[in-house]
Amino acid sequence: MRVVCLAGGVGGAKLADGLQQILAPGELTVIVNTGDDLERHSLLICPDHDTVMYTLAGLAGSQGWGLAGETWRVMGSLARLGEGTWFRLGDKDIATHLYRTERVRRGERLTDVAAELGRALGVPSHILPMTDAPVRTRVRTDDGWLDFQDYFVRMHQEPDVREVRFEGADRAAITPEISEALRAAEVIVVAPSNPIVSIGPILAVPGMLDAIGAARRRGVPAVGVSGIVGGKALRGPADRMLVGLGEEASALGVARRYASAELLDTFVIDTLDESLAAEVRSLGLKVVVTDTVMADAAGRVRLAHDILAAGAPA
Ligand code: FO1
Repeated sequence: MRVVCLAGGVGGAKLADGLQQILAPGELTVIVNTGDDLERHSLLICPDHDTVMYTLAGLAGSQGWGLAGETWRVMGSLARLGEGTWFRLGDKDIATHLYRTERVRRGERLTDVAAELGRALGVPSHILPMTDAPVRTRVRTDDGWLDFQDYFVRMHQEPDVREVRFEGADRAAITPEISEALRAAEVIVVAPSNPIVSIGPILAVPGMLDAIGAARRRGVPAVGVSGIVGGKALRGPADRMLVGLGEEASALGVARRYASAELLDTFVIDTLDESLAAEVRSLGLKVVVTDTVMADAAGRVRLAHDILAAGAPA
């Protein structure tokens, strides 16, 4: 079964891992957010791409991002030179950024470099950046506009977010690889990633919603999962961001966003949120209630099974 999954970082990577476990090699394509990308120490870093890649390669560190067994000698030496090291790059991880930066500066497409990296690390799935064009998420706080990682890592997601924009999205386009993956898809999955700053940038790439809509009109089911459980984000600031933007911090708030984008047929909510099912249904979505918290490897596979079952014809 050919599955296309839209994903951000850690939560998206966990679900992609569950899907990869139950699909045949090559059947899973993950479209990853690149709005979190940044340049640090002259290197092009693609955090969500790398989080998904390391996870699907079985190499991810215990914190969810970066590599297992990492060392931090380069950061230590940079700190000694007085460089800011708030965005921590592990020694092994730096090799990925050197490889990518060199090739992108030579004019290779991000999509091609991502494919080379995935092959080199033995990833059995396809990981596609949402676009080859630079798109950068920026957030407006009471102190003005911030680059995404400034807000997320340097300021520990503490400021309230009043507005979000995806700079460069209007000049971006989906890639031929994304068009082809969505043309061949049998199920589309939207991972329980942050709906505003992980899934939001993916949907903002011109052509993405049209290509998903075309697949849905052919009868391809689109199943999304709430990353908000019991009013709290499983990880990261999605709950506070929804409130800051005047929306509801709940699975219903997430469902409203996706319903207004006409993205989904089915929305998966946690058993803790069962009482919201009727209201989600009233948005025109089918609802599946299940355990969505992927606490361990078995939880990832279980949720992946539930999602594919939700997408299967009745
Ligand atoms: N997250 C942190 O909280 N602190 C870091 O220093 C950090 C460094 C980092 C380096 C490479 C990488 O691929 C990811 C990294 N992340 C770090 C994670 C990343 O900032 C976020 O998890 C995502 O951008 C949000 O999805």
